[in-house]
Amino acid sequence: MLNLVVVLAVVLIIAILIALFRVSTLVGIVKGDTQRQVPSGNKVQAFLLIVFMVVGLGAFFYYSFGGLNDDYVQPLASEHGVITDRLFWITMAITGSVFVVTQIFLFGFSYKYQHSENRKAFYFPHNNKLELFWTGVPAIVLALLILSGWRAWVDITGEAPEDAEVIEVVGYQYAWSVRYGGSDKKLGDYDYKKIDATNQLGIDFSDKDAFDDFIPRELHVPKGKPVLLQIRARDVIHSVFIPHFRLQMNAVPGMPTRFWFVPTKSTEDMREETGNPDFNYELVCNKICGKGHFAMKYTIVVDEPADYEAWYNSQDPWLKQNADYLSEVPQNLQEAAQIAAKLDDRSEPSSIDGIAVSSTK
Ligand SMILES: [Cu+2]
Repeated sequence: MLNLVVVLAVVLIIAILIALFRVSTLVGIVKGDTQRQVPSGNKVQAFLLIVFMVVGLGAFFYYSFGGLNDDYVQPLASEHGVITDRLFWITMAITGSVFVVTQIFLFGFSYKYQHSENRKAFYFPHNNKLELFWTGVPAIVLALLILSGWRAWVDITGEAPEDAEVIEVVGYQYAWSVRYGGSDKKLGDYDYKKIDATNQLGIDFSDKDAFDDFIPRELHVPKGKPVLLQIRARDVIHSVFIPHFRLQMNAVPGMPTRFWFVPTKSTEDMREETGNPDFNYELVCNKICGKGHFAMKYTIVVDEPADYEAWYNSQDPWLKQNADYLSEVPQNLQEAAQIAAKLDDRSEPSSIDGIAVSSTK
């Protein structure tokens, strides 16, 4: 409602200004000074251009650096983030200062060369040196920026180290799911034809690597170790966005993508740094993927390596929780599946699971 009132007010003010302008023009015509095409407010308008520039640049800097942008720049918590942050600020410094200088020229010259009875316009149609200068300099600067950005990108998106923790991240309307390789640390195959209401990731149980895979409710990663995310989507394009890690990669149906990184601060470290005892890392979707897009949020926990191992080993294989799917395991692998999925381990009291799970909180 308030928005409507504001829009109406703006429209009315513009209408009034147009009417005033029209009236002043008509008055001018009636008075007979039509031979001069200089609007009466020449000086005022020149002055207003300067006001516009000062207010505009002031607002620009205040919005960008004056505390209104707190949520845009999150504390950094990954190794490669140092590189991307530096690149961002170098680009910002170069393009920002060019922006300011050109605005000063634009509005300053408009003011300086406002209409004057004592001045005739200088005819200046072309200058090769100038053309060369303002085409060449930006071309070189932009090429250097793009080159350094490209080098960083190649670095960041290159092959992950051998010892990286491999985690599968799957986006679908409207949630995320993550899968770990289990005790063999190998992710089993998947097939979209296997997707059903329970097997949401389409895990293919004809592959023995899939037997011990587990799907937890939070994404856990170890601090200080390389982590490789293997990313895919089930329906439309989503985007894995983890602002604290300076990480973003599209999740595309039918085209697996990946991103590897090294987290540098545990969730506990970050709670101390931010002074927020409820702080949690978040994975959010950064592609408008449908009406439930806003709900695609997933909690990430960065553990100390030992805590991570403990959490990892306490997770139950998906197949253990959904033993019906043993029927999809080929006959000759049934026994291996029972062992890998810890399904033969009937003696284990269920309370241990409860303790193990809660101790990782
Ligand atoms: Cu999405």
